[in-house]
Amino acid sequence: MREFLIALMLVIAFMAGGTQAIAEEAKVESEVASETELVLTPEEFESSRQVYFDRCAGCHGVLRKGATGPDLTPGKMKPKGNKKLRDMLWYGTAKGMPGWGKMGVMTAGETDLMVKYIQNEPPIPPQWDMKNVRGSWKLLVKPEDRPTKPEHNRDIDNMFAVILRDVGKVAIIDGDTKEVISTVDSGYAVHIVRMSMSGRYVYSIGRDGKCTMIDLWMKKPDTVAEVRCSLDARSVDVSKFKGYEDKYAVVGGYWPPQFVILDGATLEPLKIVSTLSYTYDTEEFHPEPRVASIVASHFAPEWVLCIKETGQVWLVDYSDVHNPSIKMIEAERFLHDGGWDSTKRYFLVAANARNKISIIDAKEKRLVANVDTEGIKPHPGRGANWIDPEFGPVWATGHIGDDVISIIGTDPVNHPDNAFKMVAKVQALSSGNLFIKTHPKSKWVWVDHPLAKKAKNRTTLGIFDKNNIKGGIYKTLKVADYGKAVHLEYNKAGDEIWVSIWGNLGDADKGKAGEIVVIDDATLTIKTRIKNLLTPTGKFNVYNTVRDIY
Ligand code: DHE
Repeated sequence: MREFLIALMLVIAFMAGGTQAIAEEAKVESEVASETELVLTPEEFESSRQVYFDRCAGCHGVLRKGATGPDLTPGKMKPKGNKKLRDMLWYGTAKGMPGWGKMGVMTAGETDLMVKYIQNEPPIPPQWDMKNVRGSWKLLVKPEDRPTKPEHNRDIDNMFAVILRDVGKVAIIDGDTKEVISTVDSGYAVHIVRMSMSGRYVYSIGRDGKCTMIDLWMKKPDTVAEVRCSLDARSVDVSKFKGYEDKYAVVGGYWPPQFVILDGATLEPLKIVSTLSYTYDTEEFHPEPRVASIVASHFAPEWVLCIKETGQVWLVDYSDVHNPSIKMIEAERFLHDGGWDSTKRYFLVAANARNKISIIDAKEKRLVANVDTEGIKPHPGRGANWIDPEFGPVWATGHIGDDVISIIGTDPVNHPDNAFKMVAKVQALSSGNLFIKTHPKSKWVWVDHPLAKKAKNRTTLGIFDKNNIKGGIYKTLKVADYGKAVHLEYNKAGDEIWVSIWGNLGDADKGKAGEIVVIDDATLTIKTRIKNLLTPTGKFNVYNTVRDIY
């Protein structure tokens, strides 16, 4: 019957002269899967759930209601048909979705299962309340049993904590000698670290919500405490306001949508707060408003928490930790990553569904502007700050879905005409950019492209001259012949920039699971390689992270 109807549509289309359009419709219609075709065995469902969690949930949400990526609920997926869904998963999209198959991350079999999985109803993950959080807390070395002074003569300020993503570990590297001093276990697919104000402790956050704390005073830095704050998470930060140094840490959860305040010395959980709320503009209830970036204010005992799906920025006052007051600022959707301007008063965060940067004034505690970047999916990391000869102090972001760098003025006092506006947009090498970086002592702005469509661009960095940004790319530097070159970080002196080569674990025997390439910032040449690291991604210099230098 179905075939007959399709044939009939084609005949009518031919007679009406609209053959192509209706043939296309019929073709898609013929590929819409029947309910029986979508049935997965319990094993297939479980393995697809894990692939979805690892690869897709970050952008589309565990409930699949969409955020950085679109809504993937069955009502939206089924009409697309199997072929279109398979093509999107395999080849990616122009708007920034990676081609998981083409990049060799998903196999053909996994892709076929995922095509079915996203047409099934998403499973609802469990809650994780204070009883669970507290039950997971392990104080491995009590504060009184830790060293009373550093047990080594290394410069802690120039140490780097390097994420070894796919093995769930953090490597501590001496920035002076380039020696890997210690490699410690952390959470699953560990994501970022931040440091305590004193620079002594490193706090890591895993995708499983596990936060660990590493003591850099130990001869061989090791974990002194750990706690699982949620089941899925991406962010962690510490209290930075005067008088609260090293006192608290906070972990932002993706699922359940919540944040947990921890004791800074022990990780003892002190307070849990749900972020369930309403979207800032349409005021609709959202079941999964995830905590994206967190920064610590320098103007008040507050954290700036970006609540992704509701588009709100929450200023959480930690001076009375069990009774925190929260100021909710309407910003834009969907908030993701961001950083301070050079004065650390203005926080600039990507609202990637609307191609905007929301700017929050941490002193006056208000939204200053939502600036259109005129690019698809801004993704700044923490962004890059420098003084432009024409525009004065500026901050910049690249884009996942576009090959442009957008530059925003940040000085309302001496350059009011440029402040909180896009002052320039320059051509980048490629789309698929994730991170941009500079240092006050450097002449350059560096841009990576780990999600570029062309493989050669994934390992090529774009270098821009701060004094002639409008001149476009000054130079490109290819840093590896495998993997993806991702995330840039300066050393303490600001004369070396480090980039990770994120390879495949399966290629460890060929020395291609990853390494860090250290580049001389003055000559723009490769100085050394820290080899045989297992899938390094983010890397964080103690001095620069504590002081928010980028
Ligand atoms: Fe990240 C920062 C979320 C994928 C490496 N990433 C952030 C932040 C958020 C976020 C909310 C800001 C944290 C903060 O400042 O407090 N990241 C997500 C995702 O949801 C996403 C898109 C998909 C996912 O499934 O997780 C995602 N991120 C990645 C990667 O694939 C990267 C390249 C490697 C990895 O970990 O899987 C990656 N994200 C990073 C890094 C930072 C980061 C290195 C910190 C940048 C900095 O300089 O501070």
